[in-house]
Order: sequence, then structure tokens, then C-alpha cells
Amino acid sequence: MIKGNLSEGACVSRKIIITCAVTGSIYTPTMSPHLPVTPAEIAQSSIEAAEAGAAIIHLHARVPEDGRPSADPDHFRAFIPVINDSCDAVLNISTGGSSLMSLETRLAPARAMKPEMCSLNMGSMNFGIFTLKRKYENWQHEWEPQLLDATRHTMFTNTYQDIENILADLGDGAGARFEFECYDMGHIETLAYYLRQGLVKAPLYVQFVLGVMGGIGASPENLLAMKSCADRLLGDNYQFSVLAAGRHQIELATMGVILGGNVRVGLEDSLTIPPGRLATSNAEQVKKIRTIIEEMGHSVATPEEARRMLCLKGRGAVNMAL
Ligand code: KMH
Ligand code: ZN
Repeated sequence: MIKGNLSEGACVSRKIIITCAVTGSIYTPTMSPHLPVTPAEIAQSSIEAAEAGAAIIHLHARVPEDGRPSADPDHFRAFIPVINDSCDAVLNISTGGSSLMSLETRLAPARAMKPEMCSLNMGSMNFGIFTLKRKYENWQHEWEPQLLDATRHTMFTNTYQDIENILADLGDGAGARFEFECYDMGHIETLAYYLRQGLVKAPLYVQFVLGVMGGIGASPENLLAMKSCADRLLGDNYQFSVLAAGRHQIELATMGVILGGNVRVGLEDSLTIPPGRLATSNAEQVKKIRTIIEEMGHSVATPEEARRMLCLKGRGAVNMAL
């Protein structure tokens, strides 16, 4: 697999996977009128992102009436078949949900759908989004500031036992492969432990997550450190993607491309687009990073190419009706 950077002489044209994470559970409706929250908005935004070049759509759900994060399978059911009927993107179902949900709640949609891919968060951590609160007033919904505040005194729980349950249940049991969300170097150490134990298998798809308060910060130095840690511990057994939460999303994704990786964009992780304005859609961020990728002489992977690169089971084996 190609994981080299310029200094390794791997600056040949290659296929790069764009993941678009379209809504998530970090940002709230007051923060951007462009954040999709209803099933129709999530479906349309996902389809547009796929048309713009995203091979993988990373999905969370929201309560349609007020945009609150949800992991209710009924809420996923309202948009999954619509997306699936209109594009062939890989649908990647979050098992992280929101840091405030129980693990059982978070796993329900992926258990029902048996997707080709789902996220797997590689450790317990603080997941602080309370600092976003001071930037806004006139909240549309009472739950928004309450949810942000709650992350001061709650933890995003992903114990070893939780991780092993997800590997067994969704991986061995349902044939899903994982987007291993690593928010710090210790999470890469944990993944390397499971590789040594034979509980996870190459090609591992590692998402370097920078910029979440409680995890590693969004800086070029930290991205280099994450990559060198993964090179040392995972060797040829992995491919990586870069996600930077907040305003450095596009810059650090670009650095990920230069380092030989793949990219994740989307309004789940950043509401903005350079030069520092609100992005008007998920597709706008996809188009921006696609342009950068193509200007560097690379091309974007189609969903079928992404399936081959990541050894996915194929969408025929997914329960799209949940
Ligand atoms: N929004 C990311 C920083 C998940 O869905 O499992 C975290 C995330 C977790 O995507
Ligand atoms: Zn997510």
C-alpha cells in the first residue's frame, strides 16, 4: 500500500479517499444554518457530498424536530435508504454517537444496519466542547448550551472492554471494518496492542483526529508526531486519514495528503471553510479538498476503489432498511 511521503519518493499520483462527515454531534443548529439536521437535509447533503467526490459518508443522526444528536435507529432509517438509492458511497455509521450517550445507545444503529464501515473510538477521554458556548447567544433550542456545558463534567467512555465488544460484535459478527479514531498517540498504542493480539487486521484505516479538546491539538507538529508514531507501531499494516476539528480542517487535511494519507472533511468537524467563513454545505468542503488533491496531481478514489483499498465487504451485504 502507498503510505509514503515526498521524502520517500512516493510523490506519484495516487488515489485519495475523501470521507465526508456530514452532521456529527459537536455543532448545534444555532451555530450554522447550513448544518443538516432533518432526514431530508442529511440525505441531500450526503448525496451532494458523494457527487462532489466523497467516497465515504460518515453518518450520525439528529432528532428531526430540534436537531439534537440522536442514535435512534428510526432516525437513521429515515435517511439511509434515500442516500443508498441515490449514490454508491460507502456508508460509515458512527459508534461514537455523542460523548453523552451510553455505549448501548451508541451501538444500536450499527447493530441494526451491519454497515460496511463504522467508527471505533480508541480510548476514553474528556471531549470538551463547552468552550464553543461563549461564541453564541440567542440559542434556538435550550438543549444546545446545556449539551455543551455537560461536556465539562462527563467523559467519552471507550474502555478496552467496550472496544473489544465492538470488534467482536460489529467486526467479527457483522463484517464491518473500522475507521479507528485516534485522538492521541496513546490511542495508536492501543490499536497496536490489538494488532499484536490479532484482534484487528490490516489494512487498518486510522483516522488521526486533531483538534478535539481533550485530545491532541490541531498543529502540523502534532500530525507529524501521530504519523511517526503510527509508522513505528503499525508499520505496513495501516493507511491513514486526517481530520482536524475546527478552523484548521482544510490545512491539516492538505498536510495529510502531502504525507501520503487520505482526508476527512465535513460539517461534523468544522463549520467553516477558508478563508474563515461558514461553509455553505458539506459538498463545498469536499470540492475544496478535491481541488487541492487534484492540483497536487492526485485523484480522488471512487467508492468502489475505496472498497478495494479498505477491503470492505460491499454494500450488498448491508441491511439498508435497518
Ligand atoms: N467528530 C469526531 C471528532 C465517531 O463518530 O465515532 C469524532 C467522531 C467520533 O467522528
Ligand atoms: Zn462522527
